Amino acid sequence: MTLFRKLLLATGLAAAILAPVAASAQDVKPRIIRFGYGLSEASNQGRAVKFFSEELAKRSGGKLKLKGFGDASLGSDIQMQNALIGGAQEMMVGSTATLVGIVKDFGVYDLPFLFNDEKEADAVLDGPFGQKLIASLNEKGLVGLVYWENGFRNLTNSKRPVTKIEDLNGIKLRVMQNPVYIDMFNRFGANAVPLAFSELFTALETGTVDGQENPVTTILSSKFYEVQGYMTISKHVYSPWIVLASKRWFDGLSADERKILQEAAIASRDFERKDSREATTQSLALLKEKGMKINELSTAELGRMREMVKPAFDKYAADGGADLLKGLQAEIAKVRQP
Ligand code: TK8
Repeated sequence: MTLFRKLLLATGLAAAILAPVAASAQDVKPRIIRFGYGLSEASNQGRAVKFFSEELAKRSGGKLKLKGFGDASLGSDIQMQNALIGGAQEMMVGSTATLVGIVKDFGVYDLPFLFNDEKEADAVLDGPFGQKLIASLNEKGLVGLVYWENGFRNLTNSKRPVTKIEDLNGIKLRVMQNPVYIDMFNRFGANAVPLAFSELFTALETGTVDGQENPVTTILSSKFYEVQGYMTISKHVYSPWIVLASKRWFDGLSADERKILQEAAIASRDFERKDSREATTQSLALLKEKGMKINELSTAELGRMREMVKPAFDKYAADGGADLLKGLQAEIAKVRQP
């Protein structure tokens, strides 16, 4: 071996060894990333934003500074999506359900009782189906990085326990701004009122609406127990969150910066899902402590609900969603335990 070759090998080796710590040798510029979210800093969402920020700092030698803005202080989900598209804000996390005004196909996740458990959701969201939907955001000016878990949604209200579907009759129930939700809860006999999450607590407090539906983690962290006496464990929909970046902004990043962002996002996803799942059990106990009257729905009643919303699936399919729905159901079938 020539001396030259030996030297080359040695420097190559040195570079490989140094690579993980040599963030400064990468093409990474100091950047401030404004990251908006709807829940409080103390929520599972807030904790995951903090984790994401720390990961980015670690992986970029402190150059990529992610600043979290909680409590919808940069706007509601829909306002933030538009700010990302326009390039006025860099990043956010929010419900996939609020994306339907931009990519209608995201509504497919909102059909009730699709996923049986979190494992099915993870496999489908992180697999080809979920990733294809994420890719469809690009032509709309958004980049989807990863799905986080919002969780299985449950009903709360201030009027009465809901043990059978008829108990929902006449209840003014806030839903996300999404036609599948409006359709579903009207079929259940409630009066569905679409409203941004950022306006929800006040709407519940003032009695503009009687109830709402969200995962137990959110019901706790947003203090809905202060204005809602009853909770029904219905788990009617598994709700994903999605971490989004402005495409305008993302396109201006170097390849190294994008890679760091993607990898930190995946780390944040794994952290967030684990944390949210642990928090779910704790939240339930805390909500009981806070005095909420909590009941489950019987299998028979859940069966009635499934029957009742069958036409919602037909409607969704007839509105152009047939292939998408079939595709999703096929992906779920692949991972479903017999
Ligand atoms: C927070 C929302 C929330 C969602 C909702 O911005 O609107 O009910 O469940 O998590 O995205």
